[in-house]
Amino acid sequence: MTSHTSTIASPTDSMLTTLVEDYARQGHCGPLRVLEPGDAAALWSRIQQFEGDGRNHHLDTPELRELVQDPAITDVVRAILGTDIVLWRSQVICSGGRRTHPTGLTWHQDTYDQLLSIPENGDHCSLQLSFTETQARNAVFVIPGSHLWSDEDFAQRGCIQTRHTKNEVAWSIPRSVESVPVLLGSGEFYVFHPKLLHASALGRLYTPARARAQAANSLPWRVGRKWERMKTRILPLPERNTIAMRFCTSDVEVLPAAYVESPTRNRPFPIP
Ligand SMILES: O=C(O)CCC(=O)C(=O)O
Repeated sequence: MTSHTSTIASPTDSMLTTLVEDYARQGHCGPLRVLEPGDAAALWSRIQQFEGDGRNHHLDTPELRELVQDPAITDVVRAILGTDIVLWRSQVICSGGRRTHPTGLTWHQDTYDQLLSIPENGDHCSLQLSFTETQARNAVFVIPGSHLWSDEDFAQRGCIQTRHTKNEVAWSIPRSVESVPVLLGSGEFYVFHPKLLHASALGRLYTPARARAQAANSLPWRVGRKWERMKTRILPLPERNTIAMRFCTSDVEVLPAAYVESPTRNRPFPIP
């Protein structure tokens, strides 16, 4: 495949209205298709040729540049953020298979508050497109509605903030808090709010008990044994290959710190 020509219809106005309502209520919307599985596989073969860091290849790879401008994607993002949108980052994410860290990411929110300077009416969101068929075993999990939680809501549920980095605010969340897997077919994507709590399949098992044990540098033997048993049952996870796209409104300033890891692909891309 040299270039991606979408055969997928853009969402209709009534679909967009529903998607925006879903996004406002749950903090995420989808799944939506942008690529047929065959085109997704061809694009994945191209992506596998990238060397080093998988960030911002929409700036130097025509197939990806075309994909990120596909109306099947941009109509949805525009319905959520408004007309003038910028892709400030894309990022290839692979998990499972033979990779050494199959656990993936623990619960977090993609706030990017040290990478983006967001004026009062500015906004941003993320999107993840899958090149593989996801199963509950290897999916990203989300906590619907968590983008609306106050500090009190977090405290009442027994959540503990564990990290605040330039990319994310990370949490450990008790198992009693209901989460759902985002099941995507190859070529499908979902869009999510910066404050939506989400985690990789195994990363979601990072509960306050584990966080406290880790902080005390002592994993209680019961937790440790359970984990070892579970690992032999569930690993290796099926491979899951995706690309994340981070969009913002055009009035958001993307700070230089956003491009430290990709110094040669280092500028926001306004969507025409
Ligand atoms: O794919 C994953 O496991 C995590 C992805 C994620 O957290 C993100 O795109 O923000």
